Amino acid sequence: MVSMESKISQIYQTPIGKDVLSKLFMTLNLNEKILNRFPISHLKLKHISRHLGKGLPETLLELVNSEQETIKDSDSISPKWWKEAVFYQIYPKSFCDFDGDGIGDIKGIISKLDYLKDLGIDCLWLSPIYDSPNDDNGYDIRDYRKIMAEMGDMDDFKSLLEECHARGMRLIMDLVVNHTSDEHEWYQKALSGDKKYMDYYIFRDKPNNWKSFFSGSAWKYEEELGKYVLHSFSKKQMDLNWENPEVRKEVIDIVRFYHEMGVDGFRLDVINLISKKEGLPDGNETVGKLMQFTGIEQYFYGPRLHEFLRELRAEGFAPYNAFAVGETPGVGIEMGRYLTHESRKELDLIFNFDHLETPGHARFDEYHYDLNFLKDIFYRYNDSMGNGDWRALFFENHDNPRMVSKVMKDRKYRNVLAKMLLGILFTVKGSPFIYQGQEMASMNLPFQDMSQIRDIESLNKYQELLESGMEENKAFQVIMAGTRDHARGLINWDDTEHANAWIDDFTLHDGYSAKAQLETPGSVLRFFKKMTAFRRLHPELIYGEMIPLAREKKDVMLFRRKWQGSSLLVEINLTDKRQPRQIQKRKVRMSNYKNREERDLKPYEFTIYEEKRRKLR
Ligand code: TEU
Repeated sequence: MVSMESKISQIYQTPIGKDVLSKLFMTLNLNEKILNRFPISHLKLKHISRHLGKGLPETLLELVNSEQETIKDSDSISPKWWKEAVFYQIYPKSFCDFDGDGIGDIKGIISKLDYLKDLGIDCLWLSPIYDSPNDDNGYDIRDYRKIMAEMGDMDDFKSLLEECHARGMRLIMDLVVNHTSDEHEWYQKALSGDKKYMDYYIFRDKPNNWKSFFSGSAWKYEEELGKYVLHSFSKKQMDLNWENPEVRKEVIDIVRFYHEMGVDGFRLDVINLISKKEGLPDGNETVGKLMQFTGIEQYFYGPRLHEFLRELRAEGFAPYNAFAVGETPGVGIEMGRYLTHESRKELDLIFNFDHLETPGHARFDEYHYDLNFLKDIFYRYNDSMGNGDWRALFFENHDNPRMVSKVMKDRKYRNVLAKMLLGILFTVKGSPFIYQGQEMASMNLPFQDMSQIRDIESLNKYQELLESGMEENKAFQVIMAGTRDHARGLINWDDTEHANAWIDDFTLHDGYSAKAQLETPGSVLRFFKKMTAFRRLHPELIYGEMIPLAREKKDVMLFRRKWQGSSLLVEINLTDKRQPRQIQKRKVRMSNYKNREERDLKPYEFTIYEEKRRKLR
């Protein structure tokens, strides 16, 4: 246990203390190495508490002391299908519109299963397809057991599932149970004053200072009841009360319903937010300013989170041997181990967001992403992984701008950079999660003005910026830097115009349609297919140890992957400038450049060399 008498270095040595202080220092763009150096390391928490703002030291101590267990690692790595799989996330609304109504649908996905199989995809993850008013594009669920009419019906979904399995692919769904739509029958009954259902949600007589992830207060006043109700996201997404065992049973019934159908598991939306601190205390204003969401420290890793996850797994997932990956914004590397180490029997994987923005930057900041930071974070993550740990590797999803656009300064490097980024996901230790379009080097979209923006988070943020006095052009530039709509553009299959689509189309005739990429030698898509096939043939890239080499050398990333007598070397140029080649006279197995230079790595070069090949007996 730590206390106000504890030194900073003692707090930093605890798993949660390391995560919280690391997150704080990354946000402030400070070098966290000073936490282990005199004089900071010897300062006691009580010496600095008055500089941290009211309540922060106590919150820090509570969080750090909440994890008293130490994780006992496993003796060896247990083989699992989800450790070997290449995952592919589909945002159905933008993926493929089969019936021509301008909205992607399930029949459209079915029509692309052979394409996905040919890419080397093992498991699909569908963003929500349940009945929804689409205030947040399906992340506001109105009926968990009904398919959104615009996307099809339950028979269509069962066909999709069957067709996936027939091709040897798996399918996981997206489960949003931190909140429901305000149009869900549970909430409608609550609004009518039904006490049972009022206790499904979080009603209070007066609001605290928590902020919504989608701008403004996280509380909405409901006239009918004369009460405030919590909504961590949009005003139409009402937080469920997980303290209520009835709610937890409803969620277990929902996952069992789909697991009985043969669904292979779920991605669990903001699942780390479900346990709110008792009494819903105000958030620390300092943390609120730093993390942009006042109150987040009161619920991002709450007191009963592990208990709720163990119950959900034991009753909803384990009986079906189903897979669970949690989306956990704000959770650090060590916290992630407590949620996913196989001894914990909670989640199989989490999405950790630490690498998505470089220190001192947030998603809506305009800046060029320095891949040296990615190397640092990926190596730190690898250092922390024991035999019983695993990790999800990703750069993109439906909530983030395209990685190629975050990194690239000059468009001439689009192809080699896209291939290099894919190469990292396929050679670093962990399971790669690819987001639709990444296989075609998709980039951010050239929206011209706010009339083309659909995302509720962006629309709310734009209004908030205007109300803060920012002029329209500047506010639009801020939205353009981080809008989630960059990832929600329509997939360009063959340059066919999309009639009356829900979002404007920008990518036609640019040579990056799936058809063009399939037909073009040396295309990103063809490289993608080669890499998934190569990874499948090389277990050292799956279960093999990952050993960083020349770790301190800036602008390059070099590591070994070795397994049962075979080993590969991966060398990456993290910049758009030439860098001295470290590896000489080794057989090249894969590269994003056909013609390489003897002495130097070309800009964004990614090359795999053979080091040792086990002699097959
Ligand atoms: O995202 C939650 C989340 O972490 C991101 O939305 C991000 O925090 C947010 O954009 C604020 O920065 C999940 C889903 O992925 C997202 O699409 C939903 O909008 C959200 O939850 C609410 O369900």
